[in-house]
Amino acid sequence: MDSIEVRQDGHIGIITLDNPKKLNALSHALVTSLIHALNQFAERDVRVVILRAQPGVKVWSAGHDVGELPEGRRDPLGWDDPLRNLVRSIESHPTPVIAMIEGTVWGGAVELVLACDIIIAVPESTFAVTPARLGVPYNVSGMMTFMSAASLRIVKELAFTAAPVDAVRAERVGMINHVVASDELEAFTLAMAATIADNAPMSIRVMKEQLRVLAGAKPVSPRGFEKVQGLRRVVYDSYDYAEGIRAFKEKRRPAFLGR
Ligand code: KGA
Repeated sequence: MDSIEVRQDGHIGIITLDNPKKLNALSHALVTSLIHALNQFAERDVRVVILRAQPGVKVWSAGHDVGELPEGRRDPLGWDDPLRNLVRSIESHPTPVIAMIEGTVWGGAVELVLACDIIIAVPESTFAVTPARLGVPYNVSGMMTFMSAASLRIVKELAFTAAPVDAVRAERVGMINHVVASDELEAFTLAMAATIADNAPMSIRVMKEQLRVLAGAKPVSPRGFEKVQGLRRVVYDSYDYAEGIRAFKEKRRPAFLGR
């Protein structure tokens, strides 16, 4: 399949990101393949999914494919954006999804990982939340994914600095489940997947759905939501947003003006 490898080992489904040339950036094509693979697993006797990259990669995923982001005057993370569709697919997938992480994780790929149910990473892996490096106004449900994964204070630090946090700290602050040495990563992850696969799939499915509903039960008034959307619009209509995207494509540091 395009940019990914898919295989099934008993009740365990394994999806491997496999587009090293583009550093596993979450392009429309890669996301479409991922969602297709998840849908196929949902129709088979798969009870747990592992989402991983090829062994030893330096970059687990470079995040949203910046070449596919609009250059301005359009919501870069609207309802139908590939990343949004992928996050919803993982959240509503009937089985647990375990993210197995080696390498660095960037921007929207951090959200993708945090949307997974369990995260296991090697100590050298890092996570950087980068919208502020690009000038992107992140979207409301995306911010919810971060808020469900870490305390408000940690989310603010990650979002405002856009600096990578390593797996050891990420585990300490509760963002990820386990830090495991790279030579044990695969065996550790497969063992946890096997434990999950031995348990009752219907029970797990309904608990996952309950936790999704409960974690998302944050009332926002129509006025509050429209206010945030209006503020986001000012950002993606701004000079700085266009500059951030342009600078990325021109491989230079952006010069933000604050307008
Ligand atoms: N989208 C599209 N192309 C990308 C990309 C991305 N996110 N990241 C890297 N590339 C391309 C890059 O332009 C280059 O293309 C190739 O992948 C290898 O990258 O071969 P080309 O045509 O020149 P590079 O930079 O040469 O590799 P490196 O020196 O090993 O550095 C790796 C990293 C990951 C450190 C570097 O590529 C990088 O900083 N990438 C951007 C990471 C990032 O900020 N991602 C966030 C994307 O935004 C996002 O998810 C959102 C929506 N957000 O944050 O709000």
